[in-house]
This record gives sequence, structure tokens and C-alpha cells, in this order.
Amino acid sequence: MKIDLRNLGIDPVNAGASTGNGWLETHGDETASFSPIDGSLIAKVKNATLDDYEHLMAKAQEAYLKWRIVPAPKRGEVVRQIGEALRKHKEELGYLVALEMGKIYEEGLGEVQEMIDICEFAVGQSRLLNGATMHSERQFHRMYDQYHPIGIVGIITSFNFPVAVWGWNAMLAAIAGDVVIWKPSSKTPLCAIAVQKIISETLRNNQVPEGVFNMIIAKSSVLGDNFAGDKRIPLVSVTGSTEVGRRVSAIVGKRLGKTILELGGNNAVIISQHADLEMTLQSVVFGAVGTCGQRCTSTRRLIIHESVYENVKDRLVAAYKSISNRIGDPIDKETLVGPLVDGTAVNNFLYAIEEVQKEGGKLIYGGTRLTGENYPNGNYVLPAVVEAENHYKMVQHETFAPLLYLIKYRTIEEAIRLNNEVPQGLSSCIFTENLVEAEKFLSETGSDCGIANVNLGTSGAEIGGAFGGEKDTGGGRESGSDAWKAYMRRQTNTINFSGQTALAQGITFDF
Ligand code: UN1
Repeated sequence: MKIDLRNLGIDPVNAGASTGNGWLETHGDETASFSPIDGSLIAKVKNATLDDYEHLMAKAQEAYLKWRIVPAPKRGEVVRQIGEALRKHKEELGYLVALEMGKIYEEGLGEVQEMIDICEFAVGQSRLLNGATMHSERQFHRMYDQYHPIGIVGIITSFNFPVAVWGWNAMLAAIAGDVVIWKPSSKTPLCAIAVQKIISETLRNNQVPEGVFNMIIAKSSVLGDNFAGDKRIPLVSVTGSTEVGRRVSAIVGKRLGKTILELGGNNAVIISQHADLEMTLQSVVFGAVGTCGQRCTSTRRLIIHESVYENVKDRLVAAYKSISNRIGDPIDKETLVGPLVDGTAVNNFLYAIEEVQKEGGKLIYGGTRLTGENYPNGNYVLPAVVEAENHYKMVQHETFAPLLYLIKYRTIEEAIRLNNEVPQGLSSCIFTENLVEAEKFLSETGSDCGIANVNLGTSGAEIGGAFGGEKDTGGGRESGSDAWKAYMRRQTNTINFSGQTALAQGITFDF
């Protein structure tokens, strides 16, 4: 399969900033985007400069004044049409995601589907930006709370979900009446450009002001800390490593801005002696090697009951062997595991395997770089399985690659403790048919993660739930449930229609 990227509006050299329908003639140097599949050049981008950013910011500020007074359901209608436009371009955009990021085409399609889903969710939400009404303690007073737009939302996205993460943030921000400035990962700029091109017709048809949906590609040395520090941006949403999140959060926190942080995970699956092992194995393999282990929700640790440990281990290694000939070009329909995003990711994978062995870990499968004509540029690896202990330094660390640790447990309490004894707290699950174990895992003494599942894997969350996690994962929530509230400012209103002054708490203050 080959799709002509001109269908997505990708030219050999592309401007690096857009205010929605319009594109800036960016003035920076050129960056080339190479495919992790074979290292070939896909296209180039002319980076934005600080002047370009200021121009875009002015547009965003102007647009906000107009967009915030468009009725929310009308904003929802625009989002509905954006969803339609994405649906029309699903195959092409899914293909570009695979080409530029390296995930398999099927997962590229899944990612675009997540965007379509969040559009539909946001359309409904646009009629449900509800506050509560409260009973006042004072006679003939009324109290309620309401949600207003917050202003400009900065969205910093990561390479691994180069389009969907923008969708979760931008669609909720848009129905909330906010305007967005999207700074995509420098590893996947073309995906961002394609998304902007896809939505531009909808924006034009609906006379959406220029500056509601902004996108800017700039080097971090040009737009990095200063972006986080920009007081004109009340909310910054960051998806990335814990290290990046910590840095951005400190800068935004210093100016008392708001953040939504969606950072690293170190996700475990507890496999109980009461699990349906067939089903467990299928979920575990997808969770660990899917997206070549580059989801923040990827399964990194298996916490296995000692009585089924050897059985699970054998079946797992057999499963890994059986997919070893399905590693390769992610565009090929037969492929299950594509390349890692770049050479640095491969080196991090190899380093972690070396280090964990020094700590006492036992490599029982994979862990090597694949070479040969099917693996053109050195980004392909054989997913690894390592027997380890939870407290090892490498096990505590998130390696963004298909590296799975096996850990043994005896009691459910021990399993839960191991699940929680890592710095991160994103996703977790237990496979068990035993109700008591499942409930323990979900209770206040259970998993400390933002996501806790029973009998399904750590990755592949639906958009309808709030997505995010605790501890080093950053505490933010995106996507479904009531995550929309983060994109709005909340106001409590009390109205006195008594014709008299009445102080709360019964205080008298006569003069
Ligand atoms: C991420 O890896 O940053 O739950 C997000 C999942 C996807 C999102 C992953 N829906 O795996």
C-alpha cells in the first residue's frame, strides 16, 4: 500500500505554522522528517521563529474574543464536522501516522478512530457544560456554579500518539470556547500538518475565526521553556516523559498557570492463579509489544502468581517466538510490530537490557537489534522478556520500548503492593475470575493508578473515560468523563433577590 501524501496536503517542503485555515510563511530553518521504517525522507518543514509565534499568538488572542461568545452547541457543530472530515481521511492519516511514527497501519487507523470518537463525545458535551445549583443558607438567595472558557490552551504532544492526543485536548478545548496552540513533537511534524490541512475546509465553511486552531512547529531552543512560561497561556497540556513534564510543570507552576500532565507509565498486569490464561496471554502480548512498546500505557511488568508462573512464562515465550516473524514494515498488513521511532530509542532499549542483567535480571527472550534486508535502518528490535525483581533500578524506570519484566508473587496483597511500588501510576490491571481479588485490586487499598482494569490489558483505553494517572504520571486527566472541566474556569455565583443585605454565617454588621 502506498498513499500519495499530496492527498493530505503534504508538500516536499511545508510551512511550520498555521492559524487554522491560513498558513504562515515561516522564517526558520528546515527540518527533515525521516521515516523510522527505512530512514527515507518523507518531507521537510520550515520551522517557525519567535516572530512567527508572536504573530500566531496575536491571532489566537483575537480569535478567543470571538470564539468564546459562539454558543457552545454551535462550537460543537464545528467539532462534529471536524469528526466527519477525519472520518473521510481516516485511511490516509492512519497511513501517515504509520509512516512517520512507525506504528502498524492498523494501530494508525485506531489512533484516527480515537480522534473521531472524541469529536463525537465533544459534540454531546457541548450541550452539557453544566454546573450545579446549590441552596443558599440565606433567604431569597440563589447560588449556582458555571463554567466559562479559560482562554488559550497550549497543547504539547508526543511522537507516540502524534494525532489523537491533540484530538482529546483540542476538541474539548474547542467546545469549551478556548482556542489552542498545538506544538507537536519534532519527531512527527507532518502528522500535525496533515491534521491542520484536514480540518481547514471545515473551519473555512463555518467561518471559524483564524486563530482558534493554531499549530506551530519550532525547535525547542526557539519555543520551549518560553512557551511554558508564556502568561498568555492559562492552561498547558503536556503529554510526554516525566522529565519533560516536571520541567514544564515547574515553569507553569511558577506563574501559577494550570497544567494537564500526562506523563510516564510503568504499567503492570497481575496474573492470578484464578486467571483465564488464554485470554490473559492475548492481552498481555498486545499490551507489551503493540506500538513496539511505545504507549504510555504499554505493559511493562507482569506480576504473576507463583503457581502459574512457569506456565505463563513458557506460553509467553512461545507467543513471542510466534510473532518474531511478524516484525517489520508497519505498512505491511501482516506486520504486528513495527520499528522503534529512532536510534536513540533502540539504544535505550539495549541499554536497559544490559543494565537490568547487571542487577540480576535474566533475559529469557529477545533483546536484540534486528539486522538484514527486512530491517533497513537499524530501528527494529526483537521484543524482550526479562525475569526480574520489582525493586531493580531498571524495573522502576520507564523504558519506552518492548521490554517486559516478569515478577513472581505469593499473595494478592503482595501483588498489589508490587503493582504500586513504582514511581509512576498510570495504568494497571488484574486478570482473575475471583471476585474478591478483583474487588481488592479496585478498592482504596488496591491499585494506586489512574486506570485499573479487570480482565483487560493496560493499554487501549476508550476515550469515554478520563485518561491519566497519579504520582510521576502527573495527575492530569484528558478525554472523557468530566475531564472537560479542566479546560474551563469555574465561577460560583450568588444572587440576592431579598431586597435586603444578609451576611453569610448569620453575621450582623449594623452601622
Ligand atoms: C499514550 O500512549 O500517550 O490507552 C496514550 C491507550 C490509548 C492512549 C495512549 N488510548 O493505550
